[in-house]
Amino acid sequence: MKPLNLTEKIFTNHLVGKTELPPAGEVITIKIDEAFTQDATGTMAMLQLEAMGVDKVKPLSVNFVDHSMMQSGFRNPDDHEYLRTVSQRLGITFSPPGTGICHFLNIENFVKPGMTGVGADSHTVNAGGMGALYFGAGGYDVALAMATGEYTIPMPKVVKVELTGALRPGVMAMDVILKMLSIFGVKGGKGKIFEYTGPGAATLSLTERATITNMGAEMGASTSVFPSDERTKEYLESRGRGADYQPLAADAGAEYAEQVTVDLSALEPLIAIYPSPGTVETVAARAGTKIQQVCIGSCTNSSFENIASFAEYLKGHRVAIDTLLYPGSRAVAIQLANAGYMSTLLQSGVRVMENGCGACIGQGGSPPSKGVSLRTFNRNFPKRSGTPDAEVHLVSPLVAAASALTGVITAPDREVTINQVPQVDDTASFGQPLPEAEAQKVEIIRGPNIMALPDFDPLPAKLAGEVLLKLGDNISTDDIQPAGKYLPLRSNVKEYAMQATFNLVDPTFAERAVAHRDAGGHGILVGRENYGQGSSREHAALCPRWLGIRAVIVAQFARIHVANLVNFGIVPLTFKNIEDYDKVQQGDKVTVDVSNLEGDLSMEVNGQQIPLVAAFEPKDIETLKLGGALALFKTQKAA
Ligand code: MIC
Ligand code: SF4
Repeated sequence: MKPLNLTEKIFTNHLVGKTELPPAGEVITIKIDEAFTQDATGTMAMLQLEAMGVDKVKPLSVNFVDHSMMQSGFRNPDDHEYLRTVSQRLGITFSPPGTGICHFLNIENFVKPGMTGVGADSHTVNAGGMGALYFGAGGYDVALAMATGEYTIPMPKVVKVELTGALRPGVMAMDVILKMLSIFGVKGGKGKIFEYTGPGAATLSLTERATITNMGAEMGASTSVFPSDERTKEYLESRGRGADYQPLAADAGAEYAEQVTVDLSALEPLIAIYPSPGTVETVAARAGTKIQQVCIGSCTNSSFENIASFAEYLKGHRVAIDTLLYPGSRAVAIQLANAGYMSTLLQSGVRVMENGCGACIGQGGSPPSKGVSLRTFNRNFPKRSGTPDAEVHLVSPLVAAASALTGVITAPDREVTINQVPQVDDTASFGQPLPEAEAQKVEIIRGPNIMALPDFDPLPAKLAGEVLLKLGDNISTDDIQPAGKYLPLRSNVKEYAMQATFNLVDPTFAERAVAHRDAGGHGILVGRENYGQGSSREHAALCPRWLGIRAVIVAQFARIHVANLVNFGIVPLTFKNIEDYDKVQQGDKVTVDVSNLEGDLSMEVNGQQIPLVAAFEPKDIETLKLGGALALFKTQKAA
């Protein structure tokens, strides 16, 4: 039999409707072992799940609350109550606020080697550290996976990342993924799965591996995966989950589409410079730059080892600047306390915040105007921190510690040895699914923040309207649909669209779009490379659709976003010749004949015909024609 790489093995074990894997690019459907949401994507996903008429979810399903926890008013607590009760009703495990960050809790408690999963968050790929294939997706696709236990994805290419050597003191897993970003950039991972292997992989702990797979999202990768080996076993046993272990690795002689080698011994501390995780330099090159803030935590770097190393480095000293800590989970926070590190952190002047996403998604912790913030997080897109002219750079926990003590960017100059104490079990925090009979009786609580899903029209034969925005490269979903202070509006499409869609790019956008929509126009957006990078938030498609956007025409899309556009009936198209981008201006009147989505596509603008290419799959045509995925689901169910 042909030797298989690890990705092929896990996919083959989960294939639906086929016995062999298709070539890269063709869509495959896989059985999903786990599906999850977090609160900021979860309410919409749950409304869609309810609209599908689902009574009980199929795979292991979890709703985590970790993003929107400020509760300054009724909106977030309403969302949490809805998520708690809808979880009870539909057989979903519920992780209440304060338990921790979804991806971190997921590896602590739910993911097992060899599993497949889909989560309504782009960093779902974090689970790859456990030898599992997990994908980020929009809320609708996650709801569908909960309903059917299946997920469809274009078959990615598999890239072998051979790790050699071992990290030197002061160099951390964050530096490995920053090195990968320096090689591949923010779109070099598109359509790929990074499979890490080699002797260097064996030197990395499970949580170090998760730091690396986590930020595969920043390269636009479909996902990343490590083998399951003695280090995996060690982690699972330390969490009392030894029975969940199974060894998993690629066969000798397995084939890969590409290969790259990273020598861990040659790495030095790195930094991703604002405004992109892909602009990587050495910390040494930036040493001495004044900073105003340090933040540690996020789903990327909030393990016990990360925070304990940070605390050890600070021990006996005081931080020179505002320093905020967001532990990954309550279990980690308790473990830090048991090891004596909570008092070290507090005595050093660190502000210990809630276990959750916090400053990473602009829920508090904004830097001052023109401030520079050093964060152990995964994203530093413009304005995401909540301060429009602040800069965020991304670094490892040890660089964060060294810099917090000096107030300038500083490379760590001494080794730390951490005090190891047993891991903590916090499974008591979860709301477990109820027995079926009890679940049926649960009343779903919908406070005034929970709005009904909007209905959308089918696709007309011809789109005729205006280019409402012309954008450049790398437009992130944070640019399209900002989070931060707008997060409490996630369950209210109209308000979220009117207040936030593209408001950081052009504050007149929402009003212009609504006026255009109400005058019968079909809104068109134009952009360039890597449109929709970053977060999986389907609101970046849902809100524009509510504002009357019917087509987005760019050079290239990020994977999750293109699926979200289709799910909400926005036609994703790419320029056949990228030079044509210059022929279209904001305000131009455009017509696109969409009566035959299978055929050749083009747009007419300024008396010229510009050829376009479908960025959707043939399987998406029915969805687009009906105006969105929910409409298709309902039609198929009725048939
Ligand atoms: C992010 O890091 O951007 C988020 C917030 O976790 C998003 C999800 C969301 O917008 O709710 C993500 O990564 O998908
Ligand atoms: Fe939360 Fe930040 Fe991770 Fe997104 S990237 S899940 S906001 S910690």
